[in-house]
Amino acid sequence: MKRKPITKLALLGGKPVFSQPLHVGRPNLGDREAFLSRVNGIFDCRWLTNDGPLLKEFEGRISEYVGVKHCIAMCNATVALEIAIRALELRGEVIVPSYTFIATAHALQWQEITPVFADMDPHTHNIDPTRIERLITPRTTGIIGVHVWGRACDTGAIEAIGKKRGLKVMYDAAHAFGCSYQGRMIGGFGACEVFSFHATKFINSFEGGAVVTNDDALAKKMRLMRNFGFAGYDRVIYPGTNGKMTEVCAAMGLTSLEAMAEIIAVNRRNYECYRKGLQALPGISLIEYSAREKCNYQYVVLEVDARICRLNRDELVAVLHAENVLARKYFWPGCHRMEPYRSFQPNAGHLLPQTEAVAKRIIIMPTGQTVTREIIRRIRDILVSAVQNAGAVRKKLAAK
Ligand code: T4K
Repeated sequence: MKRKPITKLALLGGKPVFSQPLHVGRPNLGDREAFLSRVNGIFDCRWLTNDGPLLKEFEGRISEYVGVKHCIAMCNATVALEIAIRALELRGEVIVPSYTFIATAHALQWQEITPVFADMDPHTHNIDPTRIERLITPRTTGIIGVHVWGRACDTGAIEAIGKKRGLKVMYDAAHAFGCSYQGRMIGGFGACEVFSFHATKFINSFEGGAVVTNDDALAKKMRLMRNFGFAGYDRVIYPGTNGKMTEVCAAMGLTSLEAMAEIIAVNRRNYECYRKGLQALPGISLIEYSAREKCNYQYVVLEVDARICRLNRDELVAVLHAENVLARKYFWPGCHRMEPYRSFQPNAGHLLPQTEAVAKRIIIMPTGQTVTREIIRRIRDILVSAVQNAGAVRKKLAAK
């Protein structure tokens, strides 16, 4: 069936192509019956949280899949980052990329550790290792790399700097569950790595996260810290917090894991469909995933070159939103431009030219189980029409 052409963009007064909002981060769901059966089991055994049987099963499945000795599941990745940072005894200053979700920086600041922002490599969107050493001061204790979009950072270079300068290295792998680097699953690099299983992630446990590590002592410490520091009834041996994952979250996580292959296949299909559709649109490119690595294709990331495209990123996002395509601008404007970091270092942007430039070019598109090829073709039509009507779009937005 031939698609109806877009006669008038919604931004220019037409009817939106989509009557319902199309979200980035719409959850992928596993089998409903399998989940409900697990929830029935929770009712039957009356074990709701605190190291329950489903949590243990979830942790076992993750460590086995990733190939690490320990998985410590937590209530979310932010708390998992906070606990990992504390267990590694990071303090003073820690070097992180500015181009990440704010949780990476806040997990440090929350513990009065200063995040020191390093610039990114514009090709990978990950922390640029060549920018790290000049940021090291006598107060620096560690480096946190982030595998942005599930594409691994240069772990070899980062860990070589860590070794040379006596710094601990860990990774925020919130985007990278199911991804590999140089043939090794992400999760086994550095002292530890942190996954997110938030509802918007391709594998979800409603809310949830996990630290994975091969370090026995570190794992033991983080398990204690997750549970107030209790080492037995009435015996507390660490300052701890409540980072526990509930049984209902573990039930969702297990159900989601069972659907992993199907979700990756859908994400990959959507990614290829966007790629094919956008090929003929000069100035809009899709970031690439290596065919040699395992990949979850969780994020469909467009990069807009306004010099070629005739519209800039913000103009395209405005067009998409008017059509009910709620594309996102992650991680604009960069952590260094958000509070409290912005007030601490108002001129940090001068040291982060690539972050500043790339953050202005990125659009994250809807994908996952709720997005079909037909939807992607319509989104492509919108973008084509936006570029064809660039003059009118720009005029309309300027008048707003
Ligand atoms: N490190 C990195 C690198 C991260 O990207 C993240 C999280 C973390 C650490 C921390 O992990 P957690 O502590 O969250 O486990 C969303 C997610 O909330 C966040 O988890 C994620 N990164 C980030 C990239 O995206 P927001 O502020 O954009 O969330 P929000 O509420 O705007 O939701 C995103 C979209 O998803 C909305 O358009 C609606 C849709 N949605 C969301 C939920 C929760 C649904 O359709 N259904 C839902 O149930 O941060």
